[in-house]
Amino acid sequence: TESINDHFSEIQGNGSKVQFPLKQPFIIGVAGGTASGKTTVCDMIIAQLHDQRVVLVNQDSFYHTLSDDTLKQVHEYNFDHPDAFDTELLLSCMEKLKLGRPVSIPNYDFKSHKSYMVPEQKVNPSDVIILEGILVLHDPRARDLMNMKIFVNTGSFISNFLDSDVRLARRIQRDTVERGRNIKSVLDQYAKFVKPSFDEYILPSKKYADIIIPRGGDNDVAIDLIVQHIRTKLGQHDLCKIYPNVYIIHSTFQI
Ligand code: UZR
Ligand code: MG
Repeated sequence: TESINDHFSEIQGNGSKVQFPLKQPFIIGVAGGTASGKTTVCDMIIAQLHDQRVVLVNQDSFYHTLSDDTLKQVHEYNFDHPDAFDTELLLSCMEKLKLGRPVSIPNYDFKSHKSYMVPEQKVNPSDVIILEGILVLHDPRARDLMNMKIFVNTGSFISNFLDSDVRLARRIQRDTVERGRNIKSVLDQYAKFVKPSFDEYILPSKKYADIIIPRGGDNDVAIDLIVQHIRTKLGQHDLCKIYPNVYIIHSTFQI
């Protein structure tokens, strides 16, 4: 039988019952340069937390739709700038998830550079929420929502040069295969926007990280330690301590 401390329920207009977790989810931010291994790190964390409810929210889903005029000069558009993302929408989604509410996340199409709300991409409340993306540590309000902030390095700590050439090689491979680009456009975009924005916005956000993972997705020990920490914190989560809004929720929902 389910303990009352694990969930509370809300009866929807159509009579269906939706369950929300009472524990506040543990929110992790995973940042790093393009093709640094962020997604691999997240997949490894998720694989180890198979007995918990974990969701992955990608900052890429929150890219602004490009207008037709901007589309005509798409090569002049900086997708690596903080303003390329709808950060207000991202924050409101994360705040709802933090309160244990389900949200709908936009679908972004890298080929047409457009964002769609259909088909609905619904994210249910979970124990662990991972927010992944190049600039998730840039906005202070996003950082404030996080219980753990991770920055993924591709190479070692020794050289940023080594880091960026590995990432560029991977980026060419991925964008030509998965994102429908040709090599020349990937290289032009890299020199013009990706590299300068990495230096100006992404790399400086590393200072906010609690943990910097060297050798990205190739570092099992780092992933083990992170997962251990998350498990400890989830165990400590208790209603009164970590859910200050519980009284407000009492008045709105049935427990
Ligand atoms: P990751 N990006 C595109 O190439 N096209 C788009 O429509 C939107 C984004 C790229 C973006 C960034 N930059 O470097 C990368 N460019 O997606 C981030 N140019 O994705 O973290 O998976 O590398
Ligand atoms: Mg990725």
